[in-house]
Amino acid sequence: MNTANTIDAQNLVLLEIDGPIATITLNRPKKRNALSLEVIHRLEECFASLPATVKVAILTGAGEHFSAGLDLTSLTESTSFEGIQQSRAWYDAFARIQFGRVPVIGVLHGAVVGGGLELASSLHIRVAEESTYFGLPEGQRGIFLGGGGSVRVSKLIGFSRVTEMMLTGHVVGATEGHAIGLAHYVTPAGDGLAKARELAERVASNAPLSNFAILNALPLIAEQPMSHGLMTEALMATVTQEAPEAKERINDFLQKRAKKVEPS
Ligand code: 1HE
Repeated sequence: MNTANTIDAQNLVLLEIDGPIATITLNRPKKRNALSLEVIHRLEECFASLPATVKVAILTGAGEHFSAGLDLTSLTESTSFEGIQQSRAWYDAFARIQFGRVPVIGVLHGAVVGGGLELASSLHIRVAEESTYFGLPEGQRGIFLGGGGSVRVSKLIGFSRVTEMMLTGHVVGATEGHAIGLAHYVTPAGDGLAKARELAERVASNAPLSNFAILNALPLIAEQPMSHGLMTEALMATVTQEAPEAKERINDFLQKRAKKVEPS
């Protein structure tokens, strides 16, 4: 494995690169991977600096928990204006992840709460180990979502569920999270990374232009009125199918050289 570990002097975020797969680890286990502004900046830098050889990334957290959310110590003395700037820094970092060049697969375990769930909702695929629990304790802490969760988590599970979770402090376990769309896969404890690597290999074998369209056109189309969405889709479809790589792949199928679609 080719290991690079140069994101920051404190090693708040670790980066390992193995061929086309980058594994990025939140590395503040003593503070349950609480997200300080420093961690948010390092995370953004890490995604921004991925070499072109990387085709897919896996994001996980060191220790027992994926992330305890916002580092609450950062709120004790911040002004309203600093709070808005902080949210905007989170939006920039999470947009870099969600609308970046590489698909990102999250490996979740333990607490995925508050800002940790906001971060997880910006990932493209979520694998939850059985220990995972999702929560939005902002209501109990006297604050509000501020890392994009009102938009992203609501898009995943609907604003009614977000309302209920925030009002009551309802903590959602891995199985329920899977049923309502917070996780795509549930694995036994310790198997999340292996599942994510298996998925990463499949994702990395797609045509890069298709992955680009999935990450960038699909969410845009979902926001557009139907007439605009259909036009965006038609344009994106034309761009992808005109690429030489698409022609090669389709020809491979027609010549019986490509894999068929099989039930999993
Ligand atoms: C923290 C944080 C944090 C832990 N900020 N320091 N998030 C929350 O409201 C979740 C708060 N955390 C917890 O409920 C628990 O820590 C956990 C369930 C995640 C883990 O419990 P546990 O027993 O494993 O750990 P712990 O003993 O509670 O915490 C270990 C240390 O991490 C301890 O510090 P220490 O100096 O006493 O060792 C904790 O204070 C520290 N720690 N979580 C700061 N979040 C952009 S807006 C988003 C808004 C939100 O995210 S609100 C939700 C915030």
